[in-house]
Amino acid sequence: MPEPLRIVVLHGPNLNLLVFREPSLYGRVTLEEINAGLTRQAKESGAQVECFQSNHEGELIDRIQESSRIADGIVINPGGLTHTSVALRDALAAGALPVVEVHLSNIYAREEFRKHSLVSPIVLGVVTGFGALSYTVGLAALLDHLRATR
Ligand code: DHK
Repeated sequence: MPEPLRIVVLHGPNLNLLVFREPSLYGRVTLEEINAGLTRQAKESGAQVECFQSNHEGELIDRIQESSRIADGIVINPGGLTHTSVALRDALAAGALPVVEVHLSNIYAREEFRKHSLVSPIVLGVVTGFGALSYTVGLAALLDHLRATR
C-alpha cells in the first residue's frame, strides 16, 4: 500500500470572512464547510489534506516552505495576494511542488487588476469562478496529476 498523498490547502487574506464578505461574489459557504468538504473528498480517495488560512503573507510563505518538506502538493487560493505578491510566487516556485491555484470568483470577469495573477505562470493549473466547487475540482485535478506521475 503506498503512503497516502498529503495535500496542503492554503487560503489567503480575507477568506476567513466567507459568507459575510460580498456573498454574491464569494458565495454562501463558510471556510469551515469548504475545509470539511475537502477533508472528506481527500479521505474518500485515500489522501490527506491539511487546511490553513492566514491574513498574513509571511505566515503563508512559512507554510509553503514547510509544505515543500512534508507534502506532495498544494492547493492555494492566495486571495488578493494573487495579484500583488512576488514573495508568495517565489515561495511556491522554490518549493517545487505541484500547485493548483483556485479562486471562488472568476477573476477574468472582474476588475482589470484582478485579471493578472503573479502565481498562474508557475502552477500546474488554475480553477476560477465555480465558488466552493473550484476547490473540489482543484483538489481532484491535483490528486489525479500526482497519481499519474508518482
Ligand atoms: C479571492 C480574493 O480575496 C480576491 O482578492 C481575488 C479571490 C479573488 C477569489 O475569487 O477566491 O481577487
